[in-house]
Amino acid sequence: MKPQKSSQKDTCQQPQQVQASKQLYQQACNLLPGGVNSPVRAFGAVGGVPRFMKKAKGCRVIDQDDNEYIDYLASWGPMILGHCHESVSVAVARAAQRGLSFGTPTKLEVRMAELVCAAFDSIEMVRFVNSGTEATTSAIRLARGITGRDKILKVAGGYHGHVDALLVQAGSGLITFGLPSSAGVPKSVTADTVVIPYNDPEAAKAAFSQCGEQLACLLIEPIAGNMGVVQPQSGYLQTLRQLCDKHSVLLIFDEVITGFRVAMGGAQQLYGVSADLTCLGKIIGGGLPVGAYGGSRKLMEHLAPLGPVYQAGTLSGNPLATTAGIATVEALTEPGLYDRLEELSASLAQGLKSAAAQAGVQITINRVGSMMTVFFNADPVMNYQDAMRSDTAAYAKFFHAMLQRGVYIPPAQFEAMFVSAAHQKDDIDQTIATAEIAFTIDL
Ligand code: KE4
Repeated sequence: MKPQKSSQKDTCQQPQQVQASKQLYQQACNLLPGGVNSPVRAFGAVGGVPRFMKKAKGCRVIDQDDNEYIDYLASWGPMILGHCHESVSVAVARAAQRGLSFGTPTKLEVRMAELVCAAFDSIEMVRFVNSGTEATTSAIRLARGITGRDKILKVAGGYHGHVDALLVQAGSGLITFGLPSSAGVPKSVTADTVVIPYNDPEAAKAAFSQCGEQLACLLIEPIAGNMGVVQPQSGYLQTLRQLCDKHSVLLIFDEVITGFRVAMGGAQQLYGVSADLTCLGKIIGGGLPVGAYGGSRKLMEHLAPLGPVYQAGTLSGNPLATTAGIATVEALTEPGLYDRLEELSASLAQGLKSAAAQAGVQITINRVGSMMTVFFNADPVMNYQDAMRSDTAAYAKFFHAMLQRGVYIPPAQFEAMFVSAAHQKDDIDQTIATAEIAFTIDL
């Protein structure tokens, strides 16, 4: 059905000037596969010219053609405070004057570890790495080393970084054995990966009764972010916890997105379910490369140099990255910050819903705190299969209609958009007014 006209005045009378981005993209494509250092940045899901950003401040980013955008990408999650937050920028600049990397322990790592352990009741010890991928890779190895078991259980639509064992296709059936979804991953590596649908307690029970005693771990995003945002159904996480306890399987929560995002203590604090191991990233680096995994002392002491599970990293715990993480997490303790994020995010979601309804466009918005996804889907989205029924072409049109009018949402339907503490009511109102037009644009 053709979207209905909007009462908002459309100030975008001609396409944005993107000459500089276009030129840079051509140069980049000669030097970098796809012109990017991470595939999703290439706009493959939405088409068009990827915008090359040159600077950012608060909730706004500016591209090489000086187009300004209200930013809801937040660098895929890390920038919860917004860009160039004063205390983070000053701390990193000062740290840089003291040296970039020593390859030795520093007090910064001790401070960062204190902050992580204080935020997560389930974490008594933590190991810092350089990305979310490193965190999940290491957590799986640790789980296998501790249990002596090889199989791992994941959910369809869960993304945990480019980990060989986790780059598996999700079958449409109740339980499928992982087939590689990337070239270069041997079948032998994914043969031990078992995949079940998200939010399906019966499928989980079936998997555990079928191979529970062979499972080292269940690795899951407690709130899915990589099929778009999908909340756990009531009782689902508790069921997984009980199944893991019954079969002595380690429950690993991948809180790379949700950690410090939906609450200081992530989804575990929100839903009251503790993981055995927790993977973190994004926000704990404040925009610099940091990942982490943690758990009880008993589990973590299996790690080298104390125990037999090896994991290492030249720049792990890097002074600048930990400085950015410390400043970010300390800033998140500001009283009322999460309440403000909730208020702004709820207002944005409500406004987007109304804008779509006004235009006669059917969407579903899934939101937990300041992470949300606008699905171009008339029905509820409760798992990967539901999400896959969304109209990705309609999302792409909406994306470009918003981009052209100065609002940057994720360039792919199956991602999360983020509100930061730097967004103000005016930015939310401007975004909603833009969406009232964008929903009517049939590009
Ligand atoms: P990194 O290795 O990209 O730091 O983290 C991997 C990862 C692990 N776990 C979860 C839940 C994640 O969402 C991610 C990475 N997220 C994607 C966006 N969905 C990063 C963007 C990108 O790949 O460029």
